[in-house]
Amino acid sequence: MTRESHVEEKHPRAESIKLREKMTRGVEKNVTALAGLLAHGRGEAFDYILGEETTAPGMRAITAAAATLLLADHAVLSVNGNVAALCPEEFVELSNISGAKLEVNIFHRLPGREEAIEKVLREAGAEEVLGVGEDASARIDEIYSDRRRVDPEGIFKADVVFVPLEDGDRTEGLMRMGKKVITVDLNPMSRTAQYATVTIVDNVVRAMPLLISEVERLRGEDVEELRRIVDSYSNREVLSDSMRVMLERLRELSEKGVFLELHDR
Ligand code: PTJ
Repeated sequence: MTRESHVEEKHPRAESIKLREKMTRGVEKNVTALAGLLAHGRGEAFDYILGEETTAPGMRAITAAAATLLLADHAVLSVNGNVAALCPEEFVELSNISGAKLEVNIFHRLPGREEAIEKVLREAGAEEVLGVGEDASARIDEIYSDRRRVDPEGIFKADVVFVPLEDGDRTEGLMRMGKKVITVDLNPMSRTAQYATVTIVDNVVRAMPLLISEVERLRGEDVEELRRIVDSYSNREVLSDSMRVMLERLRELSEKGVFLELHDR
């Protein structure tokens, strides 16, 4: 056990518990909304069904997401309280290697939260953070929550927006504005997952390092190859295949038993 964690490495659910600890620390620092804990718990449940690993359809979506980011004229990574608690360093790294800007955009705009998220990003190495306070001076009428307040230099003029762990209506609004939307969502049935251009059905903590590697790998490719990846990608197919992975896993577990699988590990 360390000062940061109440769990020993040998604990069978150590990784999952450590993520929970990051989330609760996020709440204490005013970074994460209380509703973010509910969202995290929902994600955990879907991750259990997925098998807590990146799947083949998840990987296809990650490749398409990397190509989409590299082809963008003006890409923005939208940061909320959950991802700021879970993986701020990875967001800064993805921003550095892809050229996408970082913007704080939160659903629950409570006093001090945007600044707290900005602080986390700057501590993780970010040099520029859009969308904080008066900088979020543009308004997107297609969005029916506080998320409509955006930075004119960021989400407002972006052609590609990365919105992981998102509530439903913004994706729809951004798509209606003609933007491409990339998301990470463990629930393939959520409105965001269904509406987005590219949906990575995976845990954001597993998907981010893979997305960074894919951007690094594809950075050297020519534009035609990136276009080929994007044009041959079907989000509908990836969503169906992700659900099929869940279905198959539940079928297998229902036949052989969950505990047998645990003992096999
Ligand atoms: O910080 P704020 O104020 O912007 O609020 C952020 C939350 C996440 C609370 C807000 O966007 C929200 O309410 O989201 P929803 O509608 O609960 O949707 C979040 C989605 O993310 C759900 O479909 C979850 O299953 C999924 N999810 C939760 N944790 C993870 C996840 N997906 C991938 N990785 C996770 N770790």
